[in-house]
Amino acid sequence: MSKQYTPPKVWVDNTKGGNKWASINRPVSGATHAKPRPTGNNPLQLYSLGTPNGQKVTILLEELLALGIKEAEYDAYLINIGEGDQFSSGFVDVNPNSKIPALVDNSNDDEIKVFESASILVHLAEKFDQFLPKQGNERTQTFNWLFWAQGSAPFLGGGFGHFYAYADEKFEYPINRFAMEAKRQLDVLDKQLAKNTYVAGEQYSIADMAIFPWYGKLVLGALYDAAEFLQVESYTQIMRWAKMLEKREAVQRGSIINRSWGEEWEQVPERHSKADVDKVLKLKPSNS
Ligand SMILES: N[C@@H](CCC(=O)N[C@@H](CS)C(=O)NCC(=O)O)C(=O)O
Repeated sequence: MSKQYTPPKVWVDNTKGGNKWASINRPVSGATHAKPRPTGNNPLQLYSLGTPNGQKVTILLEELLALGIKEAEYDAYLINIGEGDQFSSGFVDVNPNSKIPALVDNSNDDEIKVFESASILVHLAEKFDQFLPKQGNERTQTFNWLFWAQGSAPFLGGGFGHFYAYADEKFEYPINRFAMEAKRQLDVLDKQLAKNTYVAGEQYSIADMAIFPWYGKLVLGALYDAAEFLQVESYTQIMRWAKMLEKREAVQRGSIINRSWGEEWEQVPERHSKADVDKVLKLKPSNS
């Protein structure tokens, strides 16, 4: 690295003026402004953004709806993290950690607030008894890989993705450190997928839905534009699995909800009914 830094005795926040991502960081938690959260008529209320952590949940909701489960109908509101919506009082009331996604389950008399994407996946999978085996080894394997994703992806996103794609200045030390870890993780996943059709066994589960938006999109070249840098074609089993999952209609639908960037056919900033997604997908060119 070109610039040396000697940490002072006590850390002081001199990060102001950083890039657009750094400018949303704060060393304290809690709401910065009063703004109630919107609520629609569906049983489930989602507050999210179409990043990998948000896509996990919208993919599961679309898979549940594809099975004909009407109780999984949801309103999805856009939380623009670049503008600080995650620090509004209404959002912080659901997730004190100020990170998307967050869910309010209004199906029963008691409102249930759910945050952390994996907790939302488990809540919905158990509620509708889908995509999470009830007992036995496959349930444990599903949890193993779901928690693997939660523990590993921050090294890929906050580590590799931040320093390789988002940081204004590129430094060799952190890019080396996190490229090493990203490739190690890809190798772990590739070896697991050599044993099974899906990540946790022969059944499609919430573990696949948690892992696909990160590692699946990475090998498909849809994350950080890093396919060549990380030589992703060498992970042949992840590629097989990612290509299989990207063909699923629910995966395609879940991948564009709460998105306000990209092509016209990739943007459904808010979702209140099936039609909101249908009308956008109609714009998709047949070769995309
Ligand atoms: N462990 C959390 C991570 C969620 C997360 O990192 N969300 C990011 C977007 S992908 C976010 O909301 N960032 C806003 C911020 O850091 O202020 C989960 O899985 O739900």
